[in-house]
Amino acid sequence: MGEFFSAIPEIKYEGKNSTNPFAFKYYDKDRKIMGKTMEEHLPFAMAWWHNLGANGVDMFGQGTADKSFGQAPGTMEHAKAKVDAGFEFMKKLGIKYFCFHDIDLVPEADDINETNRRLDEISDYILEKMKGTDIKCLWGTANMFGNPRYMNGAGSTNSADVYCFAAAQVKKALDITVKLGGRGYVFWGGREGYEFLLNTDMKFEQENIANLMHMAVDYGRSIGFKGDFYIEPKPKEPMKHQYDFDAATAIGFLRQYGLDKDFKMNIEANHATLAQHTFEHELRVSAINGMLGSIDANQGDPLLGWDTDEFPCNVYDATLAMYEVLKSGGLTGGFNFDSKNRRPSYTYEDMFHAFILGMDTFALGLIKAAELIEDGRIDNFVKEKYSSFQEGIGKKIRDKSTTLQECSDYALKMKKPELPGSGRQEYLEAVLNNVLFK
Ligand code: XUL
Ligand code: CO
Repeated sequence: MGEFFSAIPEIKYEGKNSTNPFAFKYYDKDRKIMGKTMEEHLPFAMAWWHNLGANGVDMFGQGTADKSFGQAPGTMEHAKAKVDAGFEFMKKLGIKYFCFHDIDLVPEADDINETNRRLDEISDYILEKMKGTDIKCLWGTANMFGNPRYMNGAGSTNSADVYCFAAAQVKKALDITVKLGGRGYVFWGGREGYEFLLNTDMKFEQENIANLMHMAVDYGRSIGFKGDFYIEPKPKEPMKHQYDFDAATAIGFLRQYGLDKDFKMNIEANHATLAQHTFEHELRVSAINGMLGSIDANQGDPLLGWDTDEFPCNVYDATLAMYEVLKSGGLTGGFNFDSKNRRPSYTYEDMFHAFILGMDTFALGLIKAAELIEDGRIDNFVKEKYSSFQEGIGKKIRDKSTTLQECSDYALKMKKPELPGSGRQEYLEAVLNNVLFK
């Protein structure tokens, strides 16, 4: 198989003064930041579906990008050409991981036995491609939202037959993930939710989803899967209400059903904003619950209320996100670009521009987040803000060695507390700008 991207060179770091469009300006993989290389901090991944599949088709028009890679779509030749193109692409960018849904890899057949045979064939082909490279699988998943059988969800469906079909897809996707050495396995509950409450048994549906996840954990562990399972929260789209609304909701669900030891969060920036949260909020909620696993790196459009999956360019947001990641001790998963080119950016060159943009944005975010931590003004402020809990009655509260009576006696003796110290938000925002633009 010949080169697909022969017009594009290997992408190297050239520094911020370079104007070469095919060079990194900030992502210098060997540069050490807080004791680790940039490459160790940022395990970037390519999303098979967007990069090798999405051709710009939308509700109003056909695709604009040619992702046939010289073969007829819907054939195994095309599936293999995508593997070839994907590996060439990842090698040129120095991307070490990929993520996939089962039917991103092969066209789905009418009979699941044939789909599974195709998955065996393509995963053999991918394994062969992986040899002699350091490219690995970040995570796999099953597409349980596209086919009409999943109109009422997969785990949440009203049909036991469809439920079993979902189980069969999860089982096979786990087999392939393990075969390719995947670090994780994702459940994004695309249609695990409801449109109309009066025709929905919410408790029944949530119990069934949890059961499917338990069966997946049992099976995964039985075939030697040691990685994390992930829930990827998203509040809506395609369903009006999805059960994994946001990180707090998903974590509560995992705890309720005893799944919290095996699952972590895969946080997607655009899903956070759809839930009316910031990206960093979702990362913080996951981290403080010990459940920050992996990230789907993208960004939404503040003017649009749906999941636009744009390549991240917002350095301010990336800095705040990387601040959370660094504070949490780093990811066990990685940074999957669940992002796609805009429809008019339809050329092969644009695929590279998009990844260079995304990788440089997170590299800058990492550099600036580390500078914020090293600067210390924010940390010092937060430490000082809560300092009344370091001694006296405050310490007793933290140590859980006081009572409501004692706190009350303390208050009555005081007569009236002083106001808490200023939150200093504007000062801290200025510190952030100072560090960002120094
Ligand atoms: C959809 C989405 C998915 C998951 C994997 O919004 O993010 O692509 O990442 O199913
Ligand atoms: Co995603």
